[in-house]
Amino acid sequence: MAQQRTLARYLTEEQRNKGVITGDLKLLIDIVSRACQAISIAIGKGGLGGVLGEAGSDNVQGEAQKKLDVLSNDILLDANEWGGHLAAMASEEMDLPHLVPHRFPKGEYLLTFDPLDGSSNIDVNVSIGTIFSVLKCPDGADLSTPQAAEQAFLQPGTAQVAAGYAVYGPTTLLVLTVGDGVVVFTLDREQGQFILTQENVQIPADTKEFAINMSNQRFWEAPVQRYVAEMQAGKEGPLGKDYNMRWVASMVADVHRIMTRGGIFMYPLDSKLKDKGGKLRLMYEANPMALLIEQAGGAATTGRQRILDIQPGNLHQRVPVILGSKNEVDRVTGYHTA
Ligand code: AHM
Ligand code: MG
Repeated sequence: MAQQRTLARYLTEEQRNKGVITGDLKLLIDIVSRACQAISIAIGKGGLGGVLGEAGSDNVQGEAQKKLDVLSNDILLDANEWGGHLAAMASEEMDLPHLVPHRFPKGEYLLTFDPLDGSSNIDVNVSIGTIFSVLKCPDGADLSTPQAAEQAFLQPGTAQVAAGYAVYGPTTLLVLTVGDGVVVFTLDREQGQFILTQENVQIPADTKEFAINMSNQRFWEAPVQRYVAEMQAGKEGPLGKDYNMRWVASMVADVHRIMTRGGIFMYPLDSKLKDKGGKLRLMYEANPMALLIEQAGGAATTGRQRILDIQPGNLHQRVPVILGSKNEVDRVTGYHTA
């Protein structure tokens, strides 16, 4: 029987044979994967573990937190504090960066995460996930206070050294890039290990499937109105093919479908979101997903700009997101810039 390639083995080979990652980055990803396993176990207990329902608090964005949002955030913080590989962490659920406590050594990396993406799906037993991104901490960065540390994180997505997501669905998967293509690991629950199940993920350039929250249609800008109308016109319309629609409302699940069979995902700018800049967060959602999508041959833009080129202005910045099969993303981006 062919030997199974565990996540640890994959990371070791990326370090030893290809020199793509450092020992500290290997440790970081391994620790994040263990935290995702712990989150997966908590999610799996559901009502039996008392983890469903509201936490009774709001996050920095004014969104009501679920118990699992808070629990997942705590799991990721606890798991990553002690290893000596991190300088600081930032999370969708926390106002300010979390500095590594003085009793632990500090490392050269910064970690950002959306601990539990798809919060509205927790209580209805639909796929949810964790999204993470890794940056290098700039030399001489001021980490004296959480407020000062924010500046170190404000790097464009092109600077990411790794990104990934876990999707907690019928199986728990870890989808990862260290800048050397996209790989997928499946959690073997008996072994407690992530096992490599797919390498060199490639998103088809063309698609007939789109994902967008149609209830926002009346608020969209003209380019998105045009594109969706053209898709809905089907074979007889200007695009000459019939499209299908899917919207899970968990970005991880929608992106994973696109990783698997192609498609286009849009959370565009609309008149309702204009003041906020968009719905999805650049540092915790858009950047890591954009890196993964590009590494798999797809494209990711705001409609007007490549997501990975955006210079962040603040940690919790929101952006419009259009990502997936390259030819379709290019088409709708062309409608914005025409
Ligand atoms: P969350 O991180 O608070 O869960 O919010 C992000 C989610 C995405 O996973 C998903 O694509 C989107 O919000 C769903 O939005 P909507 O509720 O408008 O369908
Ligand atoms: Mg999210």
